[in-house]
Amino acid sequence: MAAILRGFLIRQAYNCTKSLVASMPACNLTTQVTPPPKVVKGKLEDLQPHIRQYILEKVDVCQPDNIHICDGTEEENVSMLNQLEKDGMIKRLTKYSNCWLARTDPKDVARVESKTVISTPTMRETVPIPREGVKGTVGKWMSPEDLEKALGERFPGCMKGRTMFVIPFSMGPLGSPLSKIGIQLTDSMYVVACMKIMTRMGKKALAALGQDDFVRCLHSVGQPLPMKTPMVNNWPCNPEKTLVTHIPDRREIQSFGSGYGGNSLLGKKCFALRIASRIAKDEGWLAEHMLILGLTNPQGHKRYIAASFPSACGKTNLAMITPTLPGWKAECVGDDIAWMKFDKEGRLRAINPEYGFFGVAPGTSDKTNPNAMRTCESNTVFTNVAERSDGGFFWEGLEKEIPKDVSITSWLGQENWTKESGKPAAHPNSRFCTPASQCPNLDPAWEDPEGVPIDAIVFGGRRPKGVPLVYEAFDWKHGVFIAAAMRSETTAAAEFKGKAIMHDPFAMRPFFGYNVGHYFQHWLDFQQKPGLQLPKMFHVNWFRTSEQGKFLWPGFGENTRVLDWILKRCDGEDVAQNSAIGLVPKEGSLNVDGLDGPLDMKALFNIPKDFWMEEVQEIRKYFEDQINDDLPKDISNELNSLEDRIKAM
Ligand code: OXD
Ligand code: MN
Repeated sequence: MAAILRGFLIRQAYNCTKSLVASMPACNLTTQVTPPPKVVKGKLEDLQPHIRQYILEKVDVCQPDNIHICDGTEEENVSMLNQLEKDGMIKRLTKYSNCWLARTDPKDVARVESKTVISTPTMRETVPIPREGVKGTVGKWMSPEDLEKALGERFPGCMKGRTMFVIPFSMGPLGSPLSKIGIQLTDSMYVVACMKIMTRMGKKALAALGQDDFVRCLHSVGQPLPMKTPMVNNWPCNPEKTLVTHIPDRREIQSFGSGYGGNSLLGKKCFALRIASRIAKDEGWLAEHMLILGLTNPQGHKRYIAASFPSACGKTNLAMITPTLPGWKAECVGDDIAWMKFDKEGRLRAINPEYGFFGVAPGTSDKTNPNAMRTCESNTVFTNVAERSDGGFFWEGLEKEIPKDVSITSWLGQENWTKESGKPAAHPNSRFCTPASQCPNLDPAWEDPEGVPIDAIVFGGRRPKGVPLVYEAFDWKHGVFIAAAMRSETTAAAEFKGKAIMHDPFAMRPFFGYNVGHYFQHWLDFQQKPGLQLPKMFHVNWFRTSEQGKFLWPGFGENTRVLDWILKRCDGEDVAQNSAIGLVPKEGSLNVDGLDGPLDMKALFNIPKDFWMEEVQEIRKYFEDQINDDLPKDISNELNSLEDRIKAM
């Protein structure tokens, strides 16, 4: 009764009518209830009715003390950063302009795939039924009943004593026909500060929405005030109860208990990949875990590629590559997510739905990614990196850039940190959250509402053995098979420990918004559609090692050499030859002029029969165990053909 009464009071307070109000039993207005929250910024009455209704529904459940409707202005941002500093949640990195460091509770440091679920009426809509006795690993389903119970155990009263921030945001350039709008409700000011960097947010997103529908995103750190347990690092979270849920039928996300990254910046993995991949299936486009890169050759011919790699394979480095080949220019459109749609002329067009980069810090340096370094030297929120005594940041990979008299405090707060401690200075999944507009090699068309035209789609993984530097798919169907069979070494971006080669189809394993088998079919279906100029598809592996464990390929800027070959193929040049696994460069066709040191081309391009026989068995087992009855026939046919070709080697 108290809850119904509270709902009534809230709607009365904001003068909003709802059928619930009409159907209310007569009740005693003197009953003790929490007063409705105070709107401390913005006006609920100014919002579109469907947004207001969503907010009030969630206010009813979460019971915040205040509501703050974000306008997205710089003043608002500055006041929030100042407040976060006062609260001890972030600290200024004085060496740079407007840079901040947050240290999380060490229990809240990465995406939690084991606690990330998708809820649909039937399990099969979300995940294939694995082979009997096998545990499914491609997504996690929750029944609507279990979901309701789980949400009911978490959200009621979860924002007591806190402010609910309302963040209207656009994924994609404002007003682009390819963009979508979301509204995130959150009780974390840190999340607001990061969403301001990662999305186009505030009043302009509301204006772009008009009366259209939006993706509903609810987030709580899961710690109503006063907190019952002491806070660690001034970072409220509730790791025991963390749950990241998606309800694709309702275009809705509800995330509880974690303040970090993909668990809390709901525009990113939750919306732009999981929910968007489902919208894309329904509407006939593609939402992918891909970077977008513009490449201009010395003749001035510009083309764009999209490339898909699992987390921690150097996607951000490739997206911001500094070419070593003379005369080449590379320009970044996006480093993590691509939304792609065929236009009226049949060209595949891509936008980057994000507005910033949420990049893994360790390993980023002037040598590996100077553009990222320049990007994050101002207006950036760092999380879980180490700190220098001169107010700078530090992480593994920056050892050479540290003056002698400067000491380091680790992400765990250990002062005078040294390597000898045996622990990393920065958490392996520590991040920079930085505005894309600051990237020195940002592509001039990165906000083109029509998107940029894609000529090649590149897949890749971290494969120390057996997989050549580059090969091309025979056709679209073969390309879809290559992507479906992708494998890579595990990453620090999620909760996994140790190194193992994991299957990661399309680099989307943690991000599929629906049944992976149906997702493969969605990709295959484009082949049947008339009038499409299907891009060529490739697979690359920068990470092959020698018997001694040394990388065979220099990587980084030198990867332009591989991209040069890929684009020659897009131009129809006769520089490829058949192999059992795809088309590989003809001898001498990969430009290695001027490369330092000896290059073992044989070892780089070797296709060992034993390795590939095993690989085929491994892929077959994975498909049968995990995708089972939902594996499209075209994919199993491709696997059989690959096996036949390898046997004939
Ligand atoms: C990321 C990831 O954070 O892929 O981009 O994990
Ligand atoms: Mn990613």
